Amino acid sequence: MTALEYIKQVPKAELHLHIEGSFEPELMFEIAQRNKIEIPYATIEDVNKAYQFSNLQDFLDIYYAGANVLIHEQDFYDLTMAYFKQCAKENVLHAEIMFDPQTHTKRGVEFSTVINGIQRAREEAEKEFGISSLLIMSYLRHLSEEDAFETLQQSLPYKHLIKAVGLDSSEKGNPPSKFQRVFEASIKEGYVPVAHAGEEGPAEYIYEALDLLKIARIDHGNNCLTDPKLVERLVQEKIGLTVCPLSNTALRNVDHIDNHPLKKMLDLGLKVTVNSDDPAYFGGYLTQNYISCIEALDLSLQEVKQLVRHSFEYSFLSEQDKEKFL
Ligand code: ES4
Ligand code: ZN
Repeated sequence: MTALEYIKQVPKAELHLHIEGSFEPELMFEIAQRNKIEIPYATIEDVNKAYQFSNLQDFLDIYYAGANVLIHEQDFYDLTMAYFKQCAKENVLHAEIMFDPQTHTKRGVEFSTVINGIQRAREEAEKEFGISSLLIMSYLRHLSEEDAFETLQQSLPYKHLIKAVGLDSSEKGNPPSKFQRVFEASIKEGYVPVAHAGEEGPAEYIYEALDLLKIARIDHGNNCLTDPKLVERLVQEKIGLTVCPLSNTALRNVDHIDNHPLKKMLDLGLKVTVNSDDPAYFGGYLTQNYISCIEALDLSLQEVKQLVRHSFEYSFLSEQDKEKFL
């Protein structure tokens, strides 16, 4: 079997997916219309033109604008269900889904509206497609620590539905240290900590995420490659890295997919996984991320099998649930 044949059918897991980043233009148009909200695009062509990014901030501005049309519980359900339908097509059997409550509560949408819509889709996906999922509540790092604490408070009635907390949005100038106390409090509440680190920011931010936020997994982490000592530590401590190849090229953190460091990271012994990040914006869901890497980096079947194995091994499933997939 070739690596390409293998990846298209094998059961796999996705560990780094922003649900707001799976918002396809067609659904955005539909929800904008029924909620009577203006969006800055008249046609799909306008959308494609707008989705040419030169860095993370460029993308984030458009991503938050898109999320503006999400108002009702049904909107969050539709958004999440669309992602699960794609998972079912690709045989993605486990997904760890990030959501950004502040993107919505800042606009006056209740925390309960967001999570109830997502939760209803999770239950249906489990029942209809046999897809398991976990939720990661992400704090927006361009906002204040106080804001993150408020979000933590709002989440507590739904603690049983949320596995982990994350840290996303504009990395540069918003180091993990800014959120040390809210992560400490989140861990006390039982949440598993993760954080975006070393996507655009320096290796130093990865050290901070490890030492100050006590993270159990790193989102992206590519920039660890500038620091051999850090690479050695991540290998030794078996820290999972959720790498997002098409995100890295779309946001110009990697100039061309042919130069993506995924294979190099694997060769160094890093516990890398492949993920889509914001697939509606970056040109491909999970399988396409694998396919692009297989083609550009000439990954072997063995290497792809290892990446898939990592996707379950470094998930937050219980050891017992992991066994079902490995
Ligand atoms: C994100 Cl690619 C990326 N980086 C940081 N924060 C994000 N939120 C959504 N996508
Ligand atoms: Zn991300």
